[in-house]
Amino acid sequence: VRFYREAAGSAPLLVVTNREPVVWKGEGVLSLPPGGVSQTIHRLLSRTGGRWIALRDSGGPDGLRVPGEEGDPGYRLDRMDIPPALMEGHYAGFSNGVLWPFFHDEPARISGSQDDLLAYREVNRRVAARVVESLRESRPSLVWVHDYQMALVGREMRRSGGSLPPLAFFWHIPWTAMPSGEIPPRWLFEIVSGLLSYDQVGFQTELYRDRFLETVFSLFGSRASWDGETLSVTTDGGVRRLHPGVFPISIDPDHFRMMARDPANLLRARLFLEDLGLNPETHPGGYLISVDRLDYSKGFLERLDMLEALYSLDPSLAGRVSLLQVAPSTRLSVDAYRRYAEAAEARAEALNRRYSREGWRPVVTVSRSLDPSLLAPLYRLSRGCLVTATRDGMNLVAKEFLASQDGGSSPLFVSRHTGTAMTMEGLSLIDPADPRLSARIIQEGLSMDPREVQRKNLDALAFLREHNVYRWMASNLARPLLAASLASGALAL
Ligand code: ADQ
Repeated sequence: VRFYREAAGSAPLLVVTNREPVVWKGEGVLSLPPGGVSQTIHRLLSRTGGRWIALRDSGGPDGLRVPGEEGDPGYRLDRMDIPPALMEGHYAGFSNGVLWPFFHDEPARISGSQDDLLAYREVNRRVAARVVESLRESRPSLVWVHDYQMALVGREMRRSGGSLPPLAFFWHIPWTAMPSGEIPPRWLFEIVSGLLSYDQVGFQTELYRDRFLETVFSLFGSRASWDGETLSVTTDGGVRRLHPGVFPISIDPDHFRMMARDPANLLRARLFLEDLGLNPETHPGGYLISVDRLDYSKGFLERLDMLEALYSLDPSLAGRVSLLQVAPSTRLSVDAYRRYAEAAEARAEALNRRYSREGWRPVVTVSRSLDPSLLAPLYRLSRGCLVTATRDGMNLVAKEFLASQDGGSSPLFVSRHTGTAMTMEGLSLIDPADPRLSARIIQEGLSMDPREVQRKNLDALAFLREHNVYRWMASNLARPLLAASLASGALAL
């Protein structure tokens, strides 16, 4: 907050996301949905003031004043209504039927039409028009747009003419190395040229940023150049200059540490585990925990293959160590997600049929979101954490687990295909493409000297405390805010 106030003065920030940061519960009551990032940005805006524009998810008025705490100004939330058919093409169609599988290297799951692209374009156009309209009421220091559902907002804003504040964008998901032929090349061209309209495009890792640059060079050839800081591209609309940056996202580790050691939270977690038949006192083998939306990119089938491989590698673990999956369903309007959810459920049932014993089940699935104040002690009381994503921009669950362990002796096993594995050292890496090798790594990790695991966990926690989400936010905003201060004359070099 201090960094932002010093850099931006009183000019507020304007944030654009597909989803709203709060849920309308009726009668003016708002609640925060789970998901660390939007809550962090929400806290910043609550304290600095500002504006947030998002597509409406729940009832209530079109414009909301989201209150801040104890004298903080709070911020204004503009909630846009999109007609259902248009939303279907934008969200289920192009965003999650085309872009998500394409960028997560899942070509067989791509399904979308030209009409879906038109819907996506139209929703991005409407959002851009709302942002431009809001600039007439108050001019923010910068506009910060998020994620693959909103790639074209910057382009549409520029098309409206007029002078604009700096436009920053953050791409939360991986950038693919897949040949562009997996989707019509002009679709990819449209997304990439859309991104070139921003002044800064942030990626989670160097690998994704470098792949983005390779894609730009493959599309624009000698019309593109890169000096290590600035990418310049000659397009039909003139020369675009932007900064493609690397900003690995993170969490607030102290928040998770505190929640995980809170006695009331721990008690609640123990009761919760008791109800599931996983009470650590009566089931001393304990449980491995996985927490993710039921998404094919999170590797549910691969995880269950690993568990089966683990039981065949060490039969003494069958009957002792369970898997607790906290896995709310997601994006059920997309066919690929419905089919995947059914397949994951059938696979878990098959494992349970094969390995269950009196009073013990190998796989326990909780199909809903849990509050972070319950998740944190569940991470802490677990025997270990399994992150099995086949592709993941970052993966915050791994970081939440490490923070909640707070130097405990339960190991994290994290897929090498996550941004977390690419940007943190000293983690135990598994590979969902090789369940047997992964099972061996898990078995070794579970029998490691607890002091050794503790040391690894403490090293990881020290790293997270330094590379926390506030640092992520500040590093993201530093450059565009500097540009804004220079442009407004507030800062002279
Ligand atoms: P996601 O794909 O949603 O995010 P992730 O990074 O793991 O993946 O973040 C999920 C968040 O939701 C975590 O804070 C987690 O605690 C919470 N969550 C997940 N399942 C939950 C459950 N059952 N109950 C309660 N909370 C739950 C996208 C990208 C990631 C990237 C993030 C942030 O796909 O790669 O790390 O954005 O940039």
